[in-house]
Order: sequence, then C-alpha cells, then structure tokens
Amino acid sequence: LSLISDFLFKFLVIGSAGAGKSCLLHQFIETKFKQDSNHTIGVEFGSRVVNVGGKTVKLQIWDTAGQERFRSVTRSYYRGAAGALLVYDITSRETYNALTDWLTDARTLASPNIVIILCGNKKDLDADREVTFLEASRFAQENELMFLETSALTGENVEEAFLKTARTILNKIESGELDPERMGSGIQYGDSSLRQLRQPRGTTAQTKQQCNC
Ligand SMILES: Nc1nc2c(ncn2[C@@H]2O[C@H](COP(=O)(O)OP(=O)(O)O)[C@@H](O)[C@H]2O)c(=O)[nH]1
Ligand SMILES: [Mg+2]
Repeated sequence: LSLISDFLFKFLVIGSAGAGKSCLLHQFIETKFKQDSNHTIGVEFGSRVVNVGGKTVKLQIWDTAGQERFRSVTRSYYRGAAGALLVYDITSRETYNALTDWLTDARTLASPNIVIILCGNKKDLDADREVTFLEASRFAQENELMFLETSALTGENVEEAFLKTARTILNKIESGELDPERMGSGIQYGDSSLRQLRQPRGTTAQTKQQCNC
C-alpha cells in the first residue's frame, strides 16, 4: 500500500464488451487515448493516487479485460469493491439494455452499498447516438446512480467520473454511512492515516493483507 495515501479504494469498470471500459481506464491512468485496441493486451488493472477533498486516495481499478464476452466475470472480481463505473456506449442501445444485468451483479456480488456512476461513453460520437442523455439520466435516477457522459477519446469527463465516485465514497465514510473497517468494504486505510490516527484494535491486521501494486 502506498506510503502517502490516506485511503485505498477498490474500483471496478463494468459493462458490455465494446463500451470503452479499457479505454476509459487507460485514459484515466495514462491521460491519453488507447489507440491500439488489441483485446489480448487489454489493461486488466491500474492504479492512480488522487487528491479528493484534502485526502490522498489510491484508486485500485479493475477492468474485466474481455471476460464480459463470456459472462464469466467471477465473484472474486467483484468482492470488496467500493466503487464502480458502469459503462455503456451512447451509440449502442444494446450496451444500454444490458445495464440492469450489470447493476444486479454489482450490487449482489460486490456490495449493496457500492457507489456506482453510470458512464455514457463515446460522447464524441453524438451524430451516431442511440441513447439520449435524458433517457439515461432517468435510468440513473431510478436506480440511484450518479451519471455522466464521457469520452475516452477526448478525455471529457473521464477524471470527473473517477473523482466524483471517490468523493462520494469519502463523504459516506465521513458521515458514517460507510464503515471502512467492515470486511469487504473495498476501503482500506493508507499508511499516512495509520500514522496519524490512533487506531482501534483490529485495524492493523486488516491493512496487512495488501498487495504491492
Ligand atoms: N469514438 C470513441 N471511440 C471509443 C471511445 N472509447 C472507446 N472507443 C473505441 O471503442 C472500442 C472498444 O473500446 P474498449 O475500451 O476496448 O471497450 P471494452 O470492451 O469495453 O473494454 C475500441 O475500438 C475503442 O477505440 C470513445 O470515447 N470514443
Ligand atoms: Mg476491455
């Protein structure tokens, strides 16, 4: 775990194949568009440290990396996720129609408390649009999701999507609605907050089970 971060959040990027999940992750991590869309070299994992509301948060982001084609995204992939980007392609109604299934998986396999932002990707392809902003924002409202239209190509709203989700999780921690110490919360304390806080018994063990990413 990063020596400088206050928290670590596990994020997922979910949605139908072709919606632009890998490109969104790549744009967020590398701040550029992934030109080579070779699926076999797809990014499966990325992390970036961000500053949100005065806190340093390491986002550890998991991409389905092609598994969605076979509907074999496993339970272990979802486990312990604090946030998710639920992605569809605004030029493909098919990807939009699949949202309910993805949402059900996220809430049952990750956590009912998972913070989800709906991303209508490929905003740059407005001429080919099959799903209106209004229709998707109604869906978001009905399902208690945040909503943004994004473009992994131009980068529009890509950072915003990740940061908005992180900010919402932090707010829920501060209001007590989310408990970072609950198993499977998808939230862990970073070393810098461990140094500052007088930790209650039990939290140290939880921070030990980290990977080195
Ligand atoms: N125009 C445009 N194309 C995109 C955008 N995001 C992804 N793509 C393209 O859509 C295709 C699928 O992207 P990819 O990230 O592999 O989708 P995934 O299967 O959801 O991971 C690729 O050809 C990308 O170049 C976007 O925002 N705008
Ligand atoms: Mg992909």
